This record gives sequence, C-alpha cells and structure tokens, in this order.
Amino acid sequence: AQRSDTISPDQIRARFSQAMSDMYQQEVPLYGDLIQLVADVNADYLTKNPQEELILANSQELSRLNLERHGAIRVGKPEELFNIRRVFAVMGMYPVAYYDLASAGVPVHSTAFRAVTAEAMTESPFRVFCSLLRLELIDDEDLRERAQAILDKRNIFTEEALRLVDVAEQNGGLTEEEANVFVNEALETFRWHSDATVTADEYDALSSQHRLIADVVAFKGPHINHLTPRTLDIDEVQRLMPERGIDAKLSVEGPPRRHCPILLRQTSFKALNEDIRFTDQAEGEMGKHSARFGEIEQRGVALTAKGRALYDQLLEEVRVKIGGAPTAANLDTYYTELAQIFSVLPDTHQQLHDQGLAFYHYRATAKGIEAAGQLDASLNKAQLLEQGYLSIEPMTYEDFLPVSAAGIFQSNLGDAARGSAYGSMSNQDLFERDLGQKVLSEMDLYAQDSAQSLQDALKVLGL
Ligand code: OOG
Ligand code: NI
Repeated sequence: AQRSDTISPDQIRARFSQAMSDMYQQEVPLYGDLIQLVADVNADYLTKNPQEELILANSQELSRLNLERHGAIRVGKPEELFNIRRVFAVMGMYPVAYYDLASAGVPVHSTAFRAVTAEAMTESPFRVFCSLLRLELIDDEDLRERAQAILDKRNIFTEEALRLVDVAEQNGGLTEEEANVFVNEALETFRWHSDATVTADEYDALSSQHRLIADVVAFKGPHINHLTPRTLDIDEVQRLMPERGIDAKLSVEGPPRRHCPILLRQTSFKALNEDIRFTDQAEGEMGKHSARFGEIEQRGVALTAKGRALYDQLLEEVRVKIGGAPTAANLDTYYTELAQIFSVLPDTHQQLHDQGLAFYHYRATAKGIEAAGQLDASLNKAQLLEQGYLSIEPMTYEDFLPVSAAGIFQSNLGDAARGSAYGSMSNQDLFERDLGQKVLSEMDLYAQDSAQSLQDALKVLGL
C-alpha cells in the first residue's frame, strides 16, 4: 500500500549524493582539490562566455553544474548486483543501458543507475556506473574458485539498509526519518576499508590475473572508486591539473573538442597508491593498493542510433590509424587524427538535427507563441522550424561510453591492466538475469523525451 508520508526518491538521491561526496572528500583529499579546480574553470568559462551562461540557465543546467555527476563501483557477485539495484531504486535510480567491457580487456559488464526523467535529473543528476566482475572469464580454474569462495562469504550491505529497502518496496517509499537512516546505512556499502580480507599471497595471485580482480575480491565491499564533477571546458582542466600538482591521465577519452560538443569527454587523475593491511600482516606492516581516483566529465548532445554508429565507426578509424590507445609518444598525432577523422561529423546543431544524428528538445519560440492558434495546421516540423515558430535545444547525453570507460579503468589499474580483449563476450541476458530486471534503453528514453517536447510545443502553438 502506498503511504502518504513518504518523501520523494529524488530527495533521497540528493541527500545520498551529498553524503557520498562529503565522505569521498574526506577519504581522498585530492578529490577536493579537483572539485576546486573544476569550479574555478567553470566560473572562468562562464565569465568568458556569457551567452552560454544564459542558455545553461534556461535549460536548468546551471543550478546543477557543480554537483557531482557520477561515481562508480564494482561488485563481485550476482546477489550484490541484484541488491544494489534495489538500493538505487529507493533513490529513484534505475539501470540504463548495458556496457560490455570484456571486449576492451576489462573482465566486467556494467550498467548505469540514474534518474530517467528530466525533472528528476534536475533535482539531482547523480548516477552510478556499476560493474559486475565476470569470474567466468578467468581461465585459471583454481584461482576462480578461490575468488568465488572469498566472495561467497561477504555481505556488502548492512542489515538495516536491506531492511529499509524492504520497507520502501512494501510501502512505496520511505518517510523522512527512515530516509535519513537509509542514507547513512547505504553509505556504508561504499566506504573504503584499508583492511583487506585476504592474505598478501592471495592478493598477489588475484592481482596477477588482473588488478581489477584484486580490487573487487580482496575487500569487504565495493568502495566507491571515483566521483566525477562536470566541467564546461575539459581541455582546460586537463591542462591545469599538473599545474595544481594533480597527476593527470594521459589523454582525454571520447570525441574531440568541437564547436557543438557531442556525447561525453572524460579524463581523470591517476589512482592513489594507498596503504592496506592484509590478514597475515603484523601490526605496523602495510601493503599497497591503487584503485581510487577522481574524474572529470564534459557532456554534449546525445546522438541518435545513426549518429552513434557514425561515432563508433570514426573512433575505430582513429584507433586503427594510431594502432590502439594513444601513448605519450604519439599523443599529439592522436589528437590531430581524432579531430581530422571526426571532421566528417557535422558541427552545427542545425545539421546534426536535420540529418537525424542527434536528439533535440523542441520549444515554441516567442514568434510561435504570438502566432499560436492562427498557424496553418498543415505546417510540418521542418517548416515550423524554418519559419521560426519552433526552435531546438540539444539534449544532454546522460549515459556512458564503453570504449572511454575501458580507457578510464585501464589508466587507473596501471598499464599492466591493458590486457588483451576477452573477445566478443557480451552477455546482456546473463547480466539482466543477475540484475533481476531488464536494463532500460537509453535510446528509447531520449527518443521519448524528444517526442514529448515536440508534442508539448505543438500544443503551445495550438497545433
Ligand atoms: C568505472 C569506469 C567507467 C566512466 O565514467 O566511464 C566510468 C570504473 O572504473 O569502475 O566510470
Ligand atoms: Ni566515471
């Protein structure tokens, strides 16, 4: 039964996101420095581009600009994925899209938990990229079994967190008081534990298979491994990181810098090398583990299936031309080739829209509102746009990119982790079975949102 005294899931997500950010800044002080750098770059950018500030304010983007956009965790077993889905649902976050990273050499598959409506996104844009370790891809049978046995023993949720998930599912939400307890309890799952659950030898065995495997298996829980603020100028952040003593990733992932930004560009600072304690270590002795980092993202317009196919094809062309991922030695060539090869993708919103390459919101213009009710009912969308009764606004891409994600993983697991591909091992059915539901299609969400905005705009025009 639906109770009437529940608070909105969006509010729970906003509180959780803030609590997570506070925790992570305490755990990883360098992340606080990164937030400061991004805030400075954004403020500077807006001062230099006042017209853009206006556009952002109109599309409700400005108020949420300096809020974290996403974090990431890696879980170890199906039951963890299943329950994390239930935890996120309490906060209005649902699994969107399936990402296969095995083909890029990382033995996981993933989804992103996020809000699915524009209003909810405005209230809190927080999302979590969540990967499930694929032990079945590990060929060393003995090691696989040992890893399985270690994971079997752990429980990553507090009893109270799971109890409140049950309450939320039964009552259709949580009360204010329950929500506050829930936020604190859920946070425990994401906390860093410097005490490993394995011996030094076990850690080495796991790590030598793949550093990622050690990161997932050797700890009590799926510590949040990064948080990511959003910037308006990622190249500037990349340039300034070293100046501020932040050890930056080699290259910016994703599309090149463009007049009309598309999809998602990302960079990060390299994972810290942190002290950890193995179960067989004496008091005062320490081991080392690196997993946790800070990331920055810049988001652009969402591409349609047609636009996305072109993006994937162009990125692959760059990869082939460069001979894989960029290295320090060919970095300049890489950026030049990237810009060159992507120049076939139109760089005005008008063209991206008219060629069906990207998603847009439609709005009735002032001229349209003035003419409302007197417009010729036979005018089609293209004519209404051309005659200035309708205008378009780019829809921000809210999801992730598997090739970029693999690049982020690898940069933070060390180059030793740049393993060869596991081949085409995509297995969405298995993932969804473990998750306990199908993932939502990001393309459907963008298409519906765009169609809805057109319908609303036409109504305003009296059509
Ligand atoms: C996730 C890496 C992917 C992104 O922004 O693409 C990611 C991870 O390292 O666990 O967060
Ligand atoms: Ni990320």
